[in-house]
Amino acid sequence: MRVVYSEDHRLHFPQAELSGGQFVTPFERPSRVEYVLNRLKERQLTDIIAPDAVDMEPVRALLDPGYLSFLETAWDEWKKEGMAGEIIAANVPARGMHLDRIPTNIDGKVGYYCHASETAITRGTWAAALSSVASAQTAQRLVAAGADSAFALCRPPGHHATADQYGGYCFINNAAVAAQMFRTSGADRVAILDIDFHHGNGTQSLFYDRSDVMFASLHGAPQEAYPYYLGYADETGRGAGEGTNLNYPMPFGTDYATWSAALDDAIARIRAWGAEALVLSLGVDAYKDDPISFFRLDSDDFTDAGRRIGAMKLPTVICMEGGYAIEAVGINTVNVLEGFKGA
Ligand code: Q9C
Ligand code: ZN
Repeated sequence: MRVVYSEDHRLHFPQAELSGGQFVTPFERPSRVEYVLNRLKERQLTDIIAPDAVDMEPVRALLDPGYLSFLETAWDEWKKEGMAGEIIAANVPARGMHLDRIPTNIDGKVGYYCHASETAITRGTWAAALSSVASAQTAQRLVAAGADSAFALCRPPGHHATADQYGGYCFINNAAVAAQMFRTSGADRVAILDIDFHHGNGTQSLFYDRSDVMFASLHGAPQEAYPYYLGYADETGRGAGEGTNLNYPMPFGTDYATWSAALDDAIARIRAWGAEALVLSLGVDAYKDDPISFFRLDSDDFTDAGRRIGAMKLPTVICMEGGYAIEAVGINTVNVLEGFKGA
């Protein structure tokens, strides 16, 4: 399986994440990619290429123009305003306030365009986010041109980013852009399967009204887990999209038996629906030792999950999402790829 990856991910390296009332070194850090690359090499998976230049057309087709220009200029505006540190949201439009009047002040704009304040923007965030979506795009083009599958080692991740909000370490929804490109390249029905521990709220919201893209997510129940305000089982889609959104929220301590039963159900639903292409949002934070998650998957379980997903035999773009148990991120990610290939 070809791997697409850009060195430019390093341009996004915030110094701080707001966590538990403190600023800590972000869980989502550049070394995550190094662990995956090292493990790929250990397993002789060395077909690694850099992405082509980003194509903004499918990105613009999906995302809000004001949001994109915000991301592009936020750092300069923040510095111009004399802010000393990284961009962290301190204010958000909340219940009872205007949700659709965009402030001109950068501090106000930051809150308008984000849904979680743990995620900092730095000087290189925009360039890194573009390189990440470029990897997803190059992987999609390889698959559209006939490869069975390709792995986009995206960083920063994407599945929490909506049409006009960043958060949860995500800025541009890489998987959603890849799915949209599958539509343009001829697939009538595209499924996105999201096995990251966290609910893919961004992906869900981007396709909630659409009948041509199915979204299925296995995740920590929103009552107990970020993103907290979306991801319930009764969110099934709206209008034309009714029936094409599938959420599998699961409680604290969920083991592989329960998790894989949900995976099998999602796979069966995607098959029955008639998906012609698949985008896998691959987070490995369902791992038992992940520092910010609460499922109990073991490393071997990721191989088995990869096998089950590979058995769908769909043209597949795999996009890296989360996973924070640093050393295990490489092993678990590559286990999914090896299971997938072996299926
Ligand atoms: N104290 C992804 O896995 N909450 N994003 C962190 C740490 C945000 C996860 C809490 C988690 C975001 C792509
Ligand atoms: Zn996650």
